[in-house]
Amino acid sequence: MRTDQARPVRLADYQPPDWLVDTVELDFALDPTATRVKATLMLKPNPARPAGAPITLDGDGINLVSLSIDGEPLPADHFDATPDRLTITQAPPRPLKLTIETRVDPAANTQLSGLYRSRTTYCTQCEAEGFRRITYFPDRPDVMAIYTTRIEADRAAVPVLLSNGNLIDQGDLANGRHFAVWHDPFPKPSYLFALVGGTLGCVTDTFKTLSGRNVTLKIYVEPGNEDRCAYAMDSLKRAMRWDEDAFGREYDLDVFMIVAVSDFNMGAMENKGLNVFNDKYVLASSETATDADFAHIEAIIAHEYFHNWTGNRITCRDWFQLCLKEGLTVFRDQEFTSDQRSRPVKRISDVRLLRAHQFVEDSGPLAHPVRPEVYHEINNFYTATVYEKGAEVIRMLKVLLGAEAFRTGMDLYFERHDGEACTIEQFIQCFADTSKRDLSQFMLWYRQSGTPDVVAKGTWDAAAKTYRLDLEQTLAPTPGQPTKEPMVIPLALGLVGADGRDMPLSDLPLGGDRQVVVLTKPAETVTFKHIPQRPVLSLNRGFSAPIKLTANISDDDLGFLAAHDSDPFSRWQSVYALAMRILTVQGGGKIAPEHLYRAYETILADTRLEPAFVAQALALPGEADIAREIGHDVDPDAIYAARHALRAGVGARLADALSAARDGHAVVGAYSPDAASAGRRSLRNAALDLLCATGSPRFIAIAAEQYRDADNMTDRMAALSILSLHPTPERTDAIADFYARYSADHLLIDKWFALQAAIPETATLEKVGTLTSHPLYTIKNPNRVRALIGTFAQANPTQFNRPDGAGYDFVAEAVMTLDDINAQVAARLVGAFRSWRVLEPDRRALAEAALTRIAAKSNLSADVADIVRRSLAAKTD
Ligand code: B3K
Ligand code: ZN
Repeated sequence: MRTDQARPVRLADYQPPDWLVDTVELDFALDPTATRVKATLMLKPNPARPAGAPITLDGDGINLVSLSIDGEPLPADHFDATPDRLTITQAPPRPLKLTIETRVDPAANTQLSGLYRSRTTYCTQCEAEGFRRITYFPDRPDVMAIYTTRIEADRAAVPVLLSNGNLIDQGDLANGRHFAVWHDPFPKPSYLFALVGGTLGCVTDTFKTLSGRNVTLKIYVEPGNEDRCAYAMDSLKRAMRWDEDAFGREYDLDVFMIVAVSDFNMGAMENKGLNVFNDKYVLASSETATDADFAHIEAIIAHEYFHNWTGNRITCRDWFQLCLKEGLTVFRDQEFTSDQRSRPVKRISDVRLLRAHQFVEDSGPLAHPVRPEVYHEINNFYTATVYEKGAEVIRMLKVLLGAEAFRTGMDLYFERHDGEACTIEQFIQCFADTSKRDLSQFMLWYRQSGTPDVVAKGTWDAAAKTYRLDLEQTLAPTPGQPTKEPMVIPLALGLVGADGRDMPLSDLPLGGDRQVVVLTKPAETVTFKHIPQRPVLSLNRGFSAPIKLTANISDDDLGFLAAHDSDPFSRWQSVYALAMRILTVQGGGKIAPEHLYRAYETILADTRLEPAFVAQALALPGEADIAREIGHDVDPDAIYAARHALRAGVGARLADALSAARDGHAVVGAYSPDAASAGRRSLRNAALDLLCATGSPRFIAIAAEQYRDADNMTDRMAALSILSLHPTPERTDAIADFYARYSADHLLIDKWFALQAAIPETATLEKVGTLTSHPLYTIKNPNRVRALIGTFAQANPTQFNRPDGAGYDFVAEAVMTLDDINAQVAARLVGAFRSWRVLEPDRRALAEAALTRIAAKSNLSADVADIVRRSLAAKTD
């Protein structure tokens, strides 16, 4: 394995740093292959630690040029420098100035961590451990320092020079060179450092904060893309305002900058004052971006901006606390989107995502707690569990405390911990202090992995006019956790009467208007009095807890809730549950879809419902979610067949209602990405998709026409996706046409690659193989790899899981090739195998063999080795 660092890392072993850093001065002389970096660190012994400790600094492939203390070159016998560590054994136990000069080759950096080049732009990515690829440093988030960064470069080649904080100096130098100096007054950990240099276009705007300070906003893009930044800029301003309104948080520097680059390992990065973005989450126009792209841009711009307080001003003590910033910031961006768009629709799409990714992760070999206790490679813990389940935990806290007390706790957190690197315990303590509640059992949500199962049984007693609700919770063993303790599970609920109204409930524990039962024991019974008629139980409303619920509720009652529940989430959930009942009957006797059809009829006829909600209701559970629900001996072909048959059934049975929904929601006028217009388009396209699922040439022709005539990318792309599912000449023509129109646009070409990789047909594997030799394919660009290989592995279950194992072999080969180029992206790709254990025996053996082959590769990266090892580990490990 390619690492000589002490692994695994354990939370229990945490020790504060022996040395602290007050200030860091960085001096970069940019050069494509030989960038010189001079780092001057003002170090001091940590008074909280025993005196006399050596200075040990992290490195990763460092090429050391020189080293001095207080200006004196350090004798060779006073230190030990390897590419991965610098140890100064005889450091004087007093404040000192350490100067380190290193040489970096950005052009050769294909890992895209540390200082690298995206096309001709120099940029950095330091989270989690990229700073140590630039210079030796105590590269851990609890070492916070004040940074001043000087950058110099050739003026013609690199006119724009950016770093964190405020610009304090700039000017020309001899030989056509120039420089800029940036100073960031806020102490920060090294992972938030950023540098950008290049030829970049810029869009500028301003924002006046609540207290009246003017902030300059800048978005930097490759020249020519300036006209695609308007939506990102507008989203940024709305996010800044929202954080003031919702959390009382103001921006703190004179300038806030975003740079869009086309080579990036993930979505975006919240570096202080200088966010760096994958350009797919910045650039948008009606001709090039879909409604979903616009929504992602809005959410990710907001997410990174919100990190300024939850992540940057208050950061993590160590990487085990990652959810302290990520779970909380996802919660904040979800709330932002809910306020900007539709709260129920946002909740539904978040729960879909949670079930399709986080629940799947939590039920397989990669399951881990929201706060892990051990890791081999921290980059593998930027997971759905840390992010999405982490956000669910915050949401539960808000349900338990109530909105007001939640806000008071947040206020205390900001006040008490500003400028610090914190733990989850410190965060939760703020809420315990302000609400005077004992939250120790609640902490189990951070420690125990796995999705709790809750079984609910309701019984109405006609004579006594009571409704008895028996609740039981269990949590299955997960890797490293054979036994579990009962969790705190807040279940929002209603008892719905025949008129569709909630019956009044008394004796609920949280008081106020919160209709919530809080489960804390393995089994509990709640009895509601004065229930004059048989109610229908609506439980876990709004998905108040991230659990798997099994309730004794009939198809009739689900149909009733789908039509009448006052909680829109529950209406959607009831439809989803009806569909799931039909789709999880693998092989055996079929359940007639009549209840589902009727639920759809009611929803399509209900004019009070938002179109985006109706579109969500029409979307059946995804294949990964169905597989997880089945849970053993999964046959992806059978799941696909059942789902396809149901889609065709819905399309045929509801043809008139679906056509009417399409006609009734035409969007007139110029394209606008607003939520209401996007919702209408999503309903129209969901309807067309189901109509085409029947295979009817009439509807296929409508899709082809929509593809041709669309005046926006949402409708064009939706039509193309629909056509891609039907092997017709229209499909061939549209795919060729799309390429001809958009081959010069890298973001659209990603869509073109992805679309073909997702086709659920046996010819796809060969096609994907051929596409890896396409002139526009490159293994060096993460977006392109994710579009082609990632889509095949993660969004095409029947073809990845081909019965002959060829899909596994192809992805395993791709992982091994990519491993030497970009280990982080390769490790993500291996995640496609995370559910291999629930497959039927033949596929299971083939998937295991493919994983075993990856494990045997020589010089395997720590990133891929970690995922493969955990995937293959015995269930009980
Ligand atoms: N904090 C970054 C993710 C960094 C991933 C490092 N492997 C983006 C975000 O969550 O906002
Ligand atoms: Zn984040």
